[in-house]
Amino acid sequence: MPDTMTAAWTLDEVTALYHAPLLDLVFRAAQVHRQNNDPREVQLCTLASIKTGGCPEDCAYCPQSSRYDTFVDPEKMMKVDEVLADARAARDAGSTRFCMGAAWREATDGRAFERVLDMVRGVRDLGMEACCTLGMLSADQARRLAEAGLTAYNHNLDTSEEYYDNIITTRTYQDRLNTIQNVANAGISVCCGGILGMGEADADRIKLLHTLAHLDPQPESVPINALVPVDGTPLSDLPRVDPFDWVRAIAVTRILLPRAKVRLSAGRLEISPEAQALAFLAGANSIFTGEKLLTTANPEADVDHVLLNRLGLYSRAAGQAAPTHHVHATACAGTGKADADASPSFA
Ligand code: SAM
Ligand code: DTB
Ligand code: SF4
Repeated sequence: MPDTMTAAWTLDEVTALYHAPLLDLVFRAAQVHRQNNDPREVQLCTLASIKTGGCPEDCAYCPQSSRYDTFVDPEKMMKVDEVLADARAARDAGSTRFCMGAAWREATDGRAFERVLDMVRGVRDLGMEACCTLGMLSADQARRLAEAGLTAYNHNLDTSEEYYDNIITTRTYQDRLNTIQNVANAGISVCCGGILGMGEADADRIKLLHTLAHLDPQPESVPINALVPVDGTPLSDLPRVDPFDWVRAIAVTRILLPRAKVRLSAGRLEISPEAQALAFLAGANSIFTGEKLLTTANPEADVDHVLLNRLGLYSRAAGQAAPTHHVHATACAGTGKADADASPSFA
């Protein structure tokens, strides 16, 4: 088994990991999590849909594609002041990251992009991390976002390269990798993950996670979305992902990307508190809070606060220093970690 920080995982190794008995896998993921992160801390993030609907792309899961007749009506782009009011409210409700999403194929230069830059500057001035997800991004646009202070850029691979053409035909896997490279080259943190439950096989989930683990640099955060099947989209009739399969993918993600924020994203509203508890044990350490994701429903913030409290988890306020923890620099057998001193474990 490779050292989780330094050596490459082969596809066979990831496959074996993925198919391990579930509780063995969760146990091991919990060990890796505790060696690399404070297992009680969960980052709260809030999404804003700064440009909703009317997207020309054909992503089969997406209610915002103009190709499908869904509940989403296209809206004009939000104004900077409106977005910053939402960001302030999110900060006051405990979020430290504000993620602005636009239903665009790609960011285009001009007034809309200038407005995004103002939003990024404004969110940073509130003391929050700023994230954007605007579709494809050129190297120059990434540079300008970095100059504005952008913390992270979300651009998902969504699934394996092999399964990708079943889901999206209007841009390629390589297009996505190019955007991710532009983001990383600009010095912006990469937020990159995928969706479970689009009809893909286990092998596709394994390949997606293998690919994410081999991005260089590894993503700083990995959103794990469970498909929200939306009427009118081609995937509307698919069943919800099995919660234990969801936990399995989260555990593998934690083991392959020991320091990443593993973010519970779309689909959480339908997942029981007990399954979410298992996901936190397996290394999930971030959630989107607030009653809406981009267009679909999400657990209310107070419901999430109750859940975190009941589990003994906490979130850190924007700008707040990390609490002091009792740190054990002890090696943990079976996690594949070689240098325990370099990565403290929390108790
Ligand atoms: N248009 C930009 C793009 O595609 O990169 C940004 C917004 S897009 C809505 C962000 C991500 O939301 C997608 O990559 C996908 O992973 C996720 N997503 C969209 N609809 C979803 C759904 N119905 N269920 C789960 N995840 C979804
Ligand atoms: C991500 O991977 N999931 C979030 C965020 N990144 C932008 C978006 C989920 C969207 C779910 C469908 C919707 O609400 O429109
Ligand atoms: Fe457009 Fe993004 Fe939805 Fe695809 S996922 S249709 S690019 S908004």
